Amino acid sequence: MVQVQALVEDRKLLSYPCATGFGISWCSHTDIMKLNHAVGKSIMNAGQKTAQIAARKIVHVDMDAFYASVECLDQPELKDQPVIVGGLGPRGVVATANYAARVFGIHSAMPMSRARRLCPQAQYIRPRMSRYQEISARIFSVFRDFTPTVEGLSLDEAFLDVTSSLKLFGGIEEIGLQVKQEIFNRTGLTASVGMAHNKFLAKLASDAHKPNGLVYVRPGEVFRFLDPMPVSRLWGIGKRTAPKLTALGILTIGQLRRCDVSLLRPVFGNRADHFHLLSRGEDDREVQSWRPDKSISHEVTFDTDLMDRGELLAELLRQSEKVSRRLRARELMARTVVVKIRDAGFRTVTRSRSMRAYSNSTRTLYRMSRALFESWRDQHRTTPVRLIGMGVTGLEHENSDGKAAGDRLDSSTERSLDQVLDRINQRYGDAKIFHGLALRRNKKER
Ligand code: DCP
Ligand code: MG
Repeated sequence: MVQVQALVEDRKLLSYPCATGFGISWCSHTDIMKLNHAVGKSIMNAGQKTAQIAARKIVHVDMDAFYASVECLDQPELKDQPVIVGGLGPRGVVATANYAARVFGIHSAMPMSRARRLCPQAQYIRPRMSRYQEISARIFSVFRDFTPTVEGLSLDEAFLDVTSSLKLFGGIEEIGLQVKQEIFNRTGLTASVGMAHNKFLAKLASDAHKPNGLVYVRPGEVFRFLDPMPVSRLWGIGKRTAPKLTALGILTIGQLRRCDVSLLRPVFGNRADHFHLLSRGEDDREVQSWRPDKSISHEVTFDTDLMDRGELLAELLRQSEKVSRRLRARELMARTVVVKIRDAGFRTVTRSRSMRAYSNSTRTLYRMSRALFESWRDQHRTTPVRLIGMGVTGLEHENSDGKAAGDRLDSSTERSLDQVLDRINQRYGDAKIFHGLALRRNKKER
């Protein structure tokens, strides 16, 4: 191990990143980071593990007003105007708004009708997911230039464990700044970056000076950073718990930290210690670069409720296409299909079924979701549907120990057809080709 370490150190010095870029002629810096990471992990005992947790350096990156910023990038004339991205139908909701629109009180998940009342002069834009995915891929490629340990949380947000890369780049603050600059160089967009010794603090740090923020919470500054914040900033304290804490006179994280943990038990039960640790800024969760997606789903709320079976099935097929395409893009397969239906009276049902093997084929997933839908419809023939959605869970990587690969439901013909369609859709953007039935609903939307 020592030899490897020495070798790594030796190569690191010879290949230190310079002002002209990160090019390393005879051993890529990614190789070095991977080696450093492996060396660090393999030689640890229990005591060292505690020390290692304390020595971690985590960067959290979150793009500013992501969808809206991409729209402003592509249409520069929008730059200083309020821009709102989201569903444009009568039941649409705001996905995001740029900061010029946020001053009018617009925020994510707000009904679009309300946004239009608050800010009628804004530019309203429908989301273009494939464009956001393309930019997201560029952002994530920046992350991987700094560390192999990247945990993506969404298209615009990730944790990076940069502990093994500190010497290579000169320290955590240098890494945070360089990540930010490199994202701007490769996309033209601004990110907010938070740095700390754990995930919880890094995430709060990236949010502290949004937009375009760069905040490092040093180990000695944790209480000064956290104490004035309202308790609602702690993960897991929501609308129900906050009033109970208010009743105890606990409004800020500092007050929670100073309070005896036994006082917290009636509010949090057996999670009291967890929240007390968070109030002290303690969090030992690892950045999990390998974390697989737990589920993938898609749903649509119709502008007017639908009863027609053919139209509902066409929508289910369109969703099965989208979900299965996302599975294939990530080399995942699914075992369980879920269908969600909300009727005009706002009653929501979900039906799910596990398959006898794994699949990521459009046809198979559609067949399963159709069967689930039909079993609901048999008892609800005259019920108008407000929302329909389908999704998959029980995901496995295609190559995970041969588990999913050897247990595959899809025929080779189905797989070839999917591959051809994926290639066409990749080339010509979002969903240019659908199976015949889905066209029926697609046409109606236009
Ligand atoms: N998003 C969405 N629906 C939501 C929340 C977010 O569709 N309810 C989408 C649109 C956002 C993107 O996800 O652009 C990223 O979400 P963020 O919470 O990071 O929000 P923004 O990046 O838009 O803004 P911020 O600057 O606050 O991060
Ligand atoms: Mg964001």
